[in-house]
Amino acid sequence: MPEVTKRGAFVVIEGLDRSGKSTQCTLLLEQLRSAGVDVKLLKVPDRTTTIGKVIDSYLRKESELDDRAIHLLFSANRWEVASSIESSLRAGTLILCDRYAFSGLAFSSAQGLPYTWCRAPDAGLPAPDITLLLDVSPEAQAKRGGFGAERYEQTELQERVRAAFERVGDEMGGGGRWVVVDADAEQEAVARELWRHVEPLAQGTDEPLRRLWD
Ligand code: NYM
Ligand code: MG
Repeated sequence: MPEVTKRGAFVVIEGLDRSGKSTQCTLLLEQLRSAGVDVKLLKVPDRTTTIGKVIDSYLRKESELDDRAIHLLFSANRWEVASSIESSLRAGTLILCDRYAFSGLAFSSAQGLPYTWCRAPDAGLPAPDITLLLDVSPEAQAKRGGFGAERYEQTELQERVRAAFERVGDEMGGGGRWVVVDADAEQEAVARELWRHVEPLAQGTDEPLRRLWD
């Protein structure tokens, strides 16, 4: 009899800047670990790779790049980890990823690049089993001590990114793969809501691994 083993689940946390993503990823990581789950936390952009260093310098406004060129670099930065995501999932590890292709789509289309053009370079990447969008209102975002000095960290652009995320969510459809979480709520309430969605996937899944944008 063939042995039936589940693969690890692929969980993505998305959201605007100052939405509490990184904090919530850390909390979720701790909660998964204390439940005995084999989990790996990734973050995109990964600023440590050669491509990531170019992205970092662009975000810190130390260099200029064409909008399309930076979009393709963000995508390439995901392709750099695609095969390791896939092998970890097959080995039964849960992958928790702080941002993914949806950020690329939302931020670049909010800059005015055509939506379908923005989708193309990420086609074929491993698709998350669930994406949790931390939806923060402009009011709550403003209350959180303001933005840093990086590119894109300004209210007007963030509002356009928020609308772009809404479009992404509409196109992802229901089925529980795209979940909007109210990130204006208390940190603990947000954490509980995330756990409610992630717990059923913690022990792995029998679902075949899908690809973007299937
Ligand atoms: N960002 C992130 C993009 O514009 N495109 C992408 O594909 C990704 C993954 O970079 N403002 C933007 C969103 C953020 C910034 O992310 C860096 P972070 O999580 O603040 O380090
Ligand atoms: Mg940021």
